[in-house]
Amino acid sequence: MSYVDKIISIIEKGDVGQSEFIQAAKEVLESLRIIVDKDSVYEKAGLLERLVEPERALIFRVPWTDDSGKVQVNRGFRVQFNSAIGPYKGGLRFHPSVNLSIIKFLGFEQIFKNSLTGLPMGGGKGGSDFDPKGKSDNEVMRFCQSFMTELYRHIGPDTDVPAGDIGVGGREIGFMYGQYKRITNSFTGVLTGKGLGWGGSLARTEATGYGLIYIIDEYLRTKGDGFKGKKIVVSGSGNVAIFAAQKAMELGAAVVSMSDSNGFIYHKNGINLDTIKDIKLINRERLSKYAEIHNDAVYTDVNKGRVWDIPCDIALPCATQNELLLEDAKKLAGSGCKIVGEGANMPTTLDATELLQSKGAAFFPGKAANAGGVATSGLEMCQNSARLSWSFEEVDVKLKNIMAGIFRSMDDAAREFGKEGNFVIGANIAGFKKVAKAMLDQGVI
Ligand code: NDP
Ligand code: 2IT
Repeated sequence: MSYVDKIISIIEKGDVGQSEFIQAAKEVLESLRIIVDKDSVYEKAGLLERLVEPERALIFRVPWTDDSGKVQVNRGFRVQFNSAIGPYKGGLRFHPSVNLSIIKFLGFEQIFKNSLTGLPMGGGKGGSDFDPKGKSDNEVMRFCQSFMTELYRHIGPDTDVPAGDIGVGGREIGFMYGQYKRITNSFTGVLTGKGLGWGGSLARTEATGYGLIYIIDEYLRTKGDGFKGKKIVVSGSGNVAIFAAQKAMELGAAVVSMSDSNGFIYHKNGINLDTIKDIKLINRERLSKYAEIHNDAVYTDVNKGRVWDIPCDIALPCATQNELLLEDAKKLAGSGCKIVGEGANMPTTLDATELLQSKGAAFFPGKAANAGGVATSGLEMCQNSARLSWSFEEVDVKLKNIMAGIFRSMDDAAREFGKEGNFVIGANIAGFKKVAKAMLDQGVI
């Protein structure tokens, strides 16, 4: 049995029921065959066994009181997956679907993503099955305070630096930061995505979406092409989706569709992003509201159709895992979609990815394509350590350079192993190499 197959059987036996984690780990391990099956150093060092086992996984009770005075209990998680190249770094997700499998898959992906950025950050992820939807600001605050009352003892600016993800934005980071500061009596860069007046970095809010467009733009340039005139379909209407759409439009593309968990809108003449921001970021409403405001837009309920039914040149899945399935991929390829860029983490299933690649679409995996967010979190950490603030333009230029660097690393790695244009393999190998070298250098830990 090959080394990779041995590891796959270890996780399939040892992590029963953790389907998302097994899916993410297998995708990476399959890409690594060409490198680890060639050199026995990895197996001798037990490197893959160590890589798929988190350094630490914390699960804790989060009790809080709702507005009616009733006690509620949620489950909190922080998986500190790998600190070979820096302090654990990765977001917190608040969504009812959150469980250990989802947090482990996200933490595992984060190891390679953070490595690709070129910045010294290890991989971690956390969150809770708490659902912020329909909760008052006060309820969200009490939940965040309780969550941090346990989490604070496990994190620190040189240990583990959480940030946002689904359901965790500026409001939640603010409440958690306040509680951390109160408990520890210290003002440090322990979280990223902070408010601009209290240690946050300009451009962090925009960074994931902008970075997604920058890396695709870098690729388009190699083809003498650009975003101008391209028709784009985006899924999701949260932080990543909104700022990806914004940058794509700035570069001359037409974004015709966006979605949320209830359905999607199609606006032939181009989405009005101000309306989306009002609905989703300010009023926290459902996307169906959009079609009430713009009556030339069409809203389709999730039970009646898929956002991927709309023909496009570029598809940007920016909502959640496993939202672009084989049937969707067939439809996209059939209607002429030539580029798929993952703004979300693992939104495309493996069979869908392979179908798209086999039809000649350029496929940008999340660990490269959405790395702009965590990269800018890394830049926020730099500014916090130096106790200064860079201008929007300074951060944006650094972000662009980081995304261009990621594109080169994954493109070069794919070529080096005879897989030109396969950015999944390229990103996995490029991300792995640096972490593996650090783990080998540091001995059996
Ligand atoms: P937000 O909470 O801001 O937005 C999430 C969006 O996705 C919403 O439109 C939401 O719809 C939709 N969505 C969430 N869950 C589901 C679901 N189960 N089914 C259908 N739609 C869903 O999150 P972000 O924009 O921050 O995150 C989106 C993705 O990008 C995630 O995969 C995240 O891990 C990834 N990511 C985020 C980064 C960041 O910096 N924020 C960085 C890198 C990756 P609704 O409003 O109906 O819930
Ligand atoms: O998935 C991700 O990379 C994020 N949610 C951002 C993590 C971070 O630390 O900024």
